[in-house]
Amino acid sequence: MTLAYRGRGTALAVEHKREKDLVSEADVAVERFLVEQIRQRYPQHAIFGEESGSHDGTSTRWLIDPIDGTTSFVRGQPHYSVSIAVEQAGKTTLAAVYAPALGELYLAERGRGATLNGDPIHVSSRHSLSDSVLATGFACIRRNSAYTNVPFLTRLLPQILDVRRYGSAAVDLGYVASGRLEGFWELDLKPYDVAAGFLVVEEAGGRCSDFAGGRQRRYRQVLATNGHIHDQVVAVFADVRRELAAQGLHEP
Ligand code: 2AM
Ligand code: CA
Repeated sequence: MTLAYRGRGTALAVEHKREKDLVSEADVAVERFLVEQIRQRYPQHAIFGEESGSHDGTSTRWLIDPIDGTTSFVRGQPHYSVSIAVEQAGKTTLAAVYAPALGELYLAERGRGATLNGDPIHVSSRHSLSDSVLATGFACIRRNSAYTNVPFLTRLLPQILDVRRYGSAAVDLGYVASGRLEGFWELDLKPYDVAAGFLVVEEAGGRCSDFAGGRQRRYRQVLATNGHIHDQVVAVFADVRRELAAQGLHEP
């Protein structure tokens, strides 16, 4: 479905939801399709979608991002995905991240591991920051934003091998889970961007936290790694967080 829309390229109708926040016809159509399918099979479940908000239901909740990486999608770039998580009693139990243009489907079930196109996946075994490649993103940056990712990038970049910016948090998390990246970090994401990817990473042996290594703010401050480099990144970020706090900036 997303590939069919992608074939229409620049003919797609694209709107700006908020500053820098794109939504195409395809986002709306894919979400409508997913909500209908879930509603038919599980009429009692709650659904929280990026484009349509909350649909009421019981203690089982679906978090859906019809197209994560809309900017890449509307520019004909392959790093976008459909991200679906199922949450029971507040915990993600099932996750799917499908990247059609990459031909990749990541799946995870709590306690039962993660797979890529059916094959089990595991995070990378690299332990040193100097060997590590991490992805990031800049969804946090608006014209007036004061607390941004830039100082974190500036401080981390000299210590790692390189950085990537693919544009879909869900795909970035799939890359951490499959060992292609040692980590991913970003500020100010939403639960539907990362809920599925978090479970994929954790079931592949990795670790997901906020910038301080805890779980409290882990949607607004996303740090996911292979686990081996996690504390080293948290230590670098601690210096930056201290300096930003000293400037009177409040963390998200
Ligand atoms: P999206 O394409 O579904 O909006 C890229 O940096 C990542 O940030 C993508 O996962 C993208 O998801 C997300 N993103 C972009 N703008 C955002 C916003 N305003 N709020 C939260 N997440 C955003
Ligand atoms: Ca998203």
